[in-house]
Amino acid sequence: MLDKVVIANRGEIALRILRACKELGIKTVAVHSTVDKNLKHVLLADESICIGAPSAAESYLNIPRIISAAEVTDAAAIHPGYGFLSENADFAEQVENSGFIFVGPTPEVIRMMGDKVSAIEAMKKAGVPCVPGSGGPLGDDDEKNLKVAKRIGYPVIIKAAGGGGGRGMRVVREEKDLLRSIQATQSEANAAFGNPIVYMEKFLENPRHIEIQVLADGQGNAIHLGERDCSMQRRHQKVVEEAPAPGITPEMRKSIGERCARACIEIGYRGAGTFEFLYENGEFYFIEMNTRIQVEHPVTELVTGIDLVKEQLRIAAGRPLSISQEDVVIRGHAVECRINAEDPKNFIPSPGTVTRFHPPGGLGIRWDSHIYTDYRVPPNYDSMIGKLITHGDNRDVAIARMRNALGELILEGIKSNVPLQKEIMADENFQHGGTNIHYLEKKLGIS
Ligand code: MV4
Repeated sequence: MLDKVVIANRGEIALRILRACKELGIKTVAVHSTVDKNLKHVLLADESICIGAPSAAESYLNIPRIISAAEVTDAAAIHPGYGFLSENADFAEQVENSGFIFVGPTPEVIRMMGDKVSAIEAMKKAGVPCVPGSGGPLGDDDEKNLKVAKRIGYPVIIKAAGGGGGRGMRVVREEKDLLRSIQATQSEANAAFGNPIVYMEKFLENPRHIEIQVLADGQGNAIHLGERDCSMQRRHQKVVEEAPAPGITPEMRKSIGERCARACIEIGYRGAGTFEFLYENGEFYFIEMNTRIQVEHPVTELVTGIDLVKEQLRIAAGRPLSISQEDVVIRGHAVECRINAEDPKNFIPSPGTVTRFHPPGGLGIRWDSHIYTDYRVPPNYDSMIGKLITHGDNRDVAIARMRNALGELILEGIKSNVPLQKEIMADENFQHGGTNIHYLEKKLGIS
């Protein structure tokens, strides 16, 4: 096993990685910004190093400082968590070139998936169903682009190859708007990502967002761990996630899951990964692949019993997958509510001191968070301060446990989205299951 790991992240995911390391007997190094010196995982780590000022650019995105921390502590590997440098191919490459193990896929695969055009091309080739589209970048031939859109059928969506996660997209509903929209998306993409390449897809009006979790060892073995439904979102920020996705049968799960696992082998994938799909009228359409551990990984852990972060570390240590596809059994249902330090009405971040805190508990309740009474939520990072995850024999039980747990959670001193989560858990349409990606924004009266 790995001897020592640098945890290149903060907050709840840094604590999650620390716990997995400790279970595996791996020593831990916390790297943190000046404002984060009292984070729970920093206090629990074997060693800690302050790497810079609060702004992420000077600390959690500071590649030379993070690699120096691995050097001075003689660590074997660096775990990037999610966000920050987790999907930065140059970082993964510099980690490897400095003689350390990057806990994740190879730089080449991260780069391929970071370019949405090459990701889709690879998945199409590997037999993963994709959205009908241009099948590559759009050129500067107007007539050809008009023909492509006509073939696909309006409405279409123009997306930036360097985008993803909802950045750099434009919906086009009529032919007369196509060419101007392509131009506008190109110049925005060039300004935002330094890459003007755009592509075209059929625009799906009311899809659900369903994603498949995979694990691959880079030695020819890959499995899928079923799906998550992440449709409950606002402005591309997920709010509630669940596993399994309502209405997905074991046969559908097997079919799409096996295609993802096979694609992993085809592209030489290593580590934990997620295939993002839009799901509409009973069909899956691949849109992007995430090459990191995701925020919502615990719902998959609760229904499969598999510790995804420990698996990431085992794979990074060069061990072949210890689980085969037949070992993966989906048991019951899990729901995750993200808990954010924000105003529940206008969503403005609400940093400050947590004056009183008490977590919920009981059967089927999991609380993943680094917060404690007197913890100060800094204004410099994402407002997510914890995740409440519940499990039960079925979806109704998981939701009932979530409603109890949200009621038990005591969190004072900062504003939070707990009232919003209580409303969602009490919502009839959520309780019925299968709401689409527009549901929450419509319920909130936006969109
Ligand atoms: C789409 C789409 C409809 N049709 N692609 C937004 C985030 C990025 N990952 C892809 N996104 C979308 N791509 C086609 N062809 C609608 C969205 C979309 C969306 C997707 C997932 C979750 C939330 C979303 C909210 C708005 C739009």
